[in-house]
Order: sequence, then structure tokens, then C-alpha cells
Amino acid sequence: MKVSRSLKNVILIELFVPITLLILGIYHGLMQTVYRAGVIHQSSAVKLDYYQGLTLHGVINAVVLTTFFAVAFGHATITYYLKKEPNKKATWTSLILMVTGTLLAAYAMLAGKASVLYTFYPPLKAHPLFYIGTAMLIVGSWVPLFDWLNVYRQWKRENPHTKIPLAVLGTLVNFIIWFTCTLAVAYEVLVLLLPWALGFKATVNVTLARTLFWFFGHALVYFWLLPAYIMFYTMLPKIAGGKLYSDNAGRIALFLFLLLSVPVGVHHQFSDPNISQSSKWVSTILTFGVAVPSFITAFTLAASLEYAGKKNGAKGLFGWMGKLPYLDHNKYMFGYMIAGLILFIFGGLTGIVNSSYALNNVVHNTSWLPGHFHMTVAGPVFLAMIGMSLYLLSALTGKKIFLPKLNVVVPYLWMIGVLIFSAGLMYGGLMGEPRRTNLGMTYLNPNHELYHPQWVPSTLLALAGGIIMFAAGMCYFIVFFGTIFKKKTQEAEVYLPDSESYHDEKYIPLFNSFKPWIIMMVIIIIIAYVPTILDVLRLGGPGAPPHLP
Ligand code: HAS
Ligand code: CU
Repeated sequence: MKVSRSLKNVILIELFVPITLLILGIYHGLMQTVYRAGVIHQSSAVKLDYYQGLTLHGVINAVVLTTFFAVAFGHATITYYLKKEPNKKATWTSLILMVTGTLLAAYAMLAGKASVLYTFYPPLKAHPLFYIGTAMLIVGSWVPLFDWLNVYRQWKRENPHTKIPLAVLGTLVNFIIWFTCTLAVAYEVLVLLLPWALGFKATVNVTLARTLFWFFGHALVYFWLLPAYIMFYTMLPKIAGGKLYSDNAGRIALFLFLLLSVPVGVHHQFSDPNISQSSKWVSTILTFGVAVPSFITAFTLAASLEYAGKKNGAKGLFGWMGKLPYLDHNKYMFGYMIAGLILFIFGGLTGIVNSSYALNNVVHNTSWLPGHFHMTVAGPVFLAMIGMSLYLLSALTGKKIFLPKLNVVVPYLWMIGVLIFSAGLMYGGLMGEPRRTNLGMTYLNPNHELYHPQWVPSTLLALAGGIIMFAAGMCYFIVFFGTIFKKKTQEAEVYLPDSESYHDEKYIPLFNSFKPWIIMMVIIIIIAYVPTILDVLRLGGPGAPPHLP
């Protein structure tokens, strides 16, 4: 379908800005592995501090790229499936807020005044522009939700008994989760951190800030994941040559995410002293609950792919795995999705280890954690996002993909890199290797009294994986920017592959309405979070002394 010039430009800018910044983000990812392995002493390579580089890496890759992409992809799904465009003023207002916010935060980080990592825990203090920039990025991403809801209501009036298209349901669920969870981080930033950074307040309640952050922070990971899930449900079966095994399974999974994404944040605070054990236990149980929609997804997608493989001529129990279009460069989105899914099997399993209250003691704050989250956010999320960015770029500009045969191997190269990288980090983590620590300077220096030889092989393994990931990243940039410079050779229009469903499932009102689910979501959040906040307020939190940087 054709889209207006204005919407096309908004989406293209929302893809171009974060992918360009990603060059910096990926570079700092490589440098992390280099410094941690002690191969190069940081100050000899660039003047950036270790934590400054890590902040740039985390904020650009995990916050900027994901937020911009979610908005751009949301515009595409709403427009394509509801056949109505979002409001022009709203799309531009959102874009301007997000770009300005990103530039302010980027200034603070590049100037070395906000080396607080993407979690910005106090008592680490950033320059006020970092907080203002982040708040603008978030508010900018709220604007489309309210506009899309208008478009949706209008569509619903015209189509009262039609199923909400799955991709639209997913987009709206995702942004409702996002709006709910970002209220807490907005409060943290505007009421606790900004007045403290500006010098109006002498101290800050550290535990309260962390609790508000994680109210946001866990839901954030599903805000990253759901655009990928939308692609897996609606596009993957079709591209593989089959059908979606169950459309209702997709609806149930998405609504379960709406219920359970927010109230589980305390599983990041199992080691925080000011939260009671009962709140932590509730968080473990609810986290096991939020893994259920991912299990539903795993089985539904496997069934859909099995059907596709068999339609492509596969025989036997596992023959379907060999009859999928892994290296078909015309169907490159398949590779970007399947490589992510394979990584997510391991990302999901390690997540369940993390969420088990007792086991968490073994892995918390070790390098096991970045091992886990590179197989989630740098797995299905990242691959789906960069693959779809390329797809939308090509569709909206009418240009063919540059070097398609290189493009089709990028996701597999990335997958191999992440598997090696994460294996190294997790192996080290189980031997106590800390995360967020520049090991190279002390622990991996044989002449230093803190020398830890057991972390040498693990950090070298992570380095090897990091180099492969970097190489895959560079190949992607060549394809993405090469495509921009190609000549237009086809109609510029958006087409999103839309899988038919295998079963003829009836219209079920409960799976086509948001209200009952939103009410349940609020109730579960209250049950999980009121006792937690009371714990934090009752047991107090150490205030940060004013002189800390
Ligand atoms: Fe996590 C920490 C628990 C999912 C990201 N997580 C993190 C952090 C990040 C992150 C960034 O409970 C670090 C935060 C920080 O900086 O401190 N996580 C979980 C659990 C899940 C989970 C239970 N995490 C994610 C996702 C992320 C993400 C998704 C990003 C997008 N995580 C934790 C916990 C911590 C944590 C604790 C805190 C630990 C600590 O101590 O600090 C679950 O949602 C996972 C469920 C997933 C599955 C897998 C389903 C498999 C699928 C693939 C099927 C494959 C097919 C292909 C069909 C059950 C869908 C087959 C075809 C072939 C051909 C083979
Ligand atoms: Cu979490």
C-alpha cells in the first residue's frame, strides 16, 4: 500500500537516526570485550572511560534503537493493517521530541558527564541534560499511542465484529505496557533524580529510585521483545511457506504480556536489602507466569514452522527443520527471525534461572547476566529490528537490497558470535566473574595482586564472540547504507507479509477487547507493588550524600 510522503519521511528518519548511532553503539560493544579481556589498555585506544563506553553501548543499543524502532514499526503496522494513517502533527511532534531528547542525552554521555550506565542508579549522578533528554525521548514515544488509539477507535466503529489484526493488537498492547511502566521512571527522573542533579535536593532515596526503575525496567524488556513477537506471529509462518498454527494463541500470549510484564520488576532486586522476602517470592512466582506466553509462542511457532517445512516437502519427525528457506536471499527476513529464535531458546532458559529466587544468588551481578541478555535483547530483538529496518527502508524507498547474498548471512554470523560471546560470559559468571567491571586492568594482569587466572579463558571466549558480532554488524551497515545509496527501481510502498491462520478460529469478544485485560493488569500491579513500595518506605533507603559525583 502507498503511504503519504510525510509518514514515509517520519518512518525513514526513525530508522536512520538509531541505525547511524548504532555504529557507535556496536563499536563500544567490541571495545567492552577487548578491555575486559585485558588485550588493550583502555586509555591507549581512545580517551573514553570504560563506564562512559558502556553507557553509550547500553543507552544507544538498548534504549534509543529499540524505542525509535518500536515507534516506526508501530506506524507501519497501524497504517498497513487499519488502512488509515496516523495524524501528521502527532507523528512529527513525537519524532522531534525523540530526536531532541536523544541529542541532549548523547551530548551528556559523549562529554563524559553521564557515565551512569543505562540503569542510571543513584548515587551515580548524571548531568541534568541526560535526565531531561531521556524524559523527552520517553514522552515523545507516548504521543503515537494516543494517536493510534484514535485511529483504532475509528476503525473499530467501522468494523465492530472483525478481529483486531494481530499486529495491531500487539502494537497497542506493547505501547499500553510502555505507557504504564514509564510513568514510574518518569516519576523517578523528574521527582527524585533531576532535582538532586540540579542541586535542589541534597540526597535521594536509593532503594526507592531502584524500585521505580525496575517497575519500568522489566516491562522495558518486553517492550523490546513484542515488536519481534509481532513479526514472528504475523510474518514468519508466511515467509517460511506455511500458516500461523493458532491466531488465538497469539492473542492469549499478547494479553498475558499485558497482565504480567510490569508486576515482576522486583526480580531484579532480589539482593536489595530493603525489600521483604515475601515481595521477592511473589515476584519469582509472577515471573514464572510471564514466561508462559513465551512458551506458548515457542510451541505455536514450532508447529507453524513444522507445517511450513512439510508443505515444502519435508518428511519424518524432524525433517521440517531442513526444509525452511534459511539462505533464500529473497526471503532474508526468515534468517533474521529464525537466528533470533534459536538464540532465544537459550536466552529464555537462562532467564528462568535468573528468576528463581535461590539460584539468582549465584548469578546476580556476575557476567552470567550479560550472557543472558545478549541472547534476548541482542538475539531475537536486535535481529528482528535490524532486519525489519532494512525491509522497511527498501519498501519505503523502492530500492533493492544492496549485496543481498551478504545480507542473508548476516543474522547467522551474528548468531554464532552471540553464542560464543554469551557462552564465555556465562562460563565466567559461574566462576564469579563480575559484570560491569573493567577486568583487564587488575584481575587479568598477572603482575597485579588481584590476578584471577580462571577468568582468562572466559574473557577470551567472549572476545572471540565479540569480534564475530562486530564483523556481522559491519556487514549489516554495508548492506543498510549501501541500500540507501542505490537507485530507485521499484514502486515505493509498504507490504507486510501477513500469515493466514491454520485453524478457522471464531471471533471471541474477550480476545478482541482491551478493557478487561487492562483492569486485571492494574489489579495485579497493585497486589505486587503496594507491599513492595511499603517495604521500601518503611525500611528506608540510604540517601546519597551530596558530595558524590
Ligand atoms: Fe531477562 C535480567 C528473567 C526474558 C533482558 N534480562 C535481564 C537483563 C536484561 C534482560 C537486559 O528474574 C539485565 C538487566 C540489568 O541490566 O540488570 N528474563 C527473565 C525471564 C525471561 C526473561 C524469566 N530478559 C528477557 C527478555 C529480555 C531480557 C525477553 C530482552 C528482550 N532477566 C530475568 C531476571 C533478571 C534478568 C530475573 C535479573 C537477574 C539479576 O540478578 O540481575 C523470560 O521472559 C524468558 C521466557 C522465554 C522462553 C523462551 C521461549 C523460546 C522461544 C524460541 C522458540 C524457537 C523456535 C525455533 C520456535 C521461555 C520463543 C525452532 C526452530 C528451529 C529450526 C530450531
Ligand atoms: Cu526482568
